[in-house]
Amino acid sequence: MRIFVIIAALAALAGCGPGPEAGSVREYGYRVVHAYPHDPGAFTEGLFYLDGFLYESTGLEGHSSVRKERLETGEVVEKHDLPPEYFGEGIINWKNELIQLTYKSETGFVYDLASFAVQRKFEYPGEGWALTTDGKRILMSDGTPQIRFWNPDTLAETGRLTVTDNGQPLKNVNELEWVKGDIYANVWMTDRIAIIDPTSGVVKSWIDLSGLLDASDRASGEVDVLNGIAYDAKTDRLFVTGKRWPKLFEIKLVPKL
Ligand SMILES: [Ca+2]
Repeated sequence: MRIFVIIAALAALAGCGPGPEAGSVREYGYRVVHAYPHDPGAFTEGLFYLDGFLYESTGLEGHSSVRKERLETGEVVEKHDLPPEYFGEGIINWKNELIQLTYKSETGFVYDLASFAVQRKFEYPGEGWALTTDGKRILMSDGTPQIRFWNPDTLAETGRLTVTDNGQPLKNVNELEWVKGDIYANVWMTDRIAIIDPTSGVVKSWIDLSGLLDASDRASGEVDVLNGIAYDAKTDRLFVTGKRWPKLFEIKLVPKL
């Protein structure tokens, strides 16, 4: 018995025992690493980072677009406007293409990633909210507690995951980002991001981003809710912004005591 205890203690010290898991922190706050300019006219609906640039989708009928932007300046280096009847939503890259959802049109667009030339349209049932990828599948949110998995080459649905928090389905799962093996999802109309186990759908932790945009920034225009998460895996940088926010933030998570 005593030997077992000692072995267990040594195993824990070595980091291979049943010690604290990554999801054991229930709530995180944040620390701002850097604030970058963000177009206050951009009604952000989708965001990802790739090779030094941010890619952003904007919504609202007549104002929807997909953009490629310099992180440091917010300068738009490529832009495609959607036909005015479409409300742009989530985006993600796959190989040399960029895929974009629309809100209620049950229609998506596939663009050439470099030129933003439209390659084709595709259809899906229900609303379109957000996209991300784990490198093998595309993950898609539709405003319900469910996240759909798509074959990235055919865009055919291959399965679904129900997101739960404390055993209850979590509604309004919105902008998505795949971060170090977890799904990050901001919840519409809140300042919170859920960290979701991609196998069980269980919310492991929350990130509380309240106060991120200060009062002077909020007074600067028609600022709307938090929406937009991008992750640069190569340098472990996490970016967040919101609809018509004048700033985009690089943040680090800080466990709440
Ligand atoms: Ca994203």
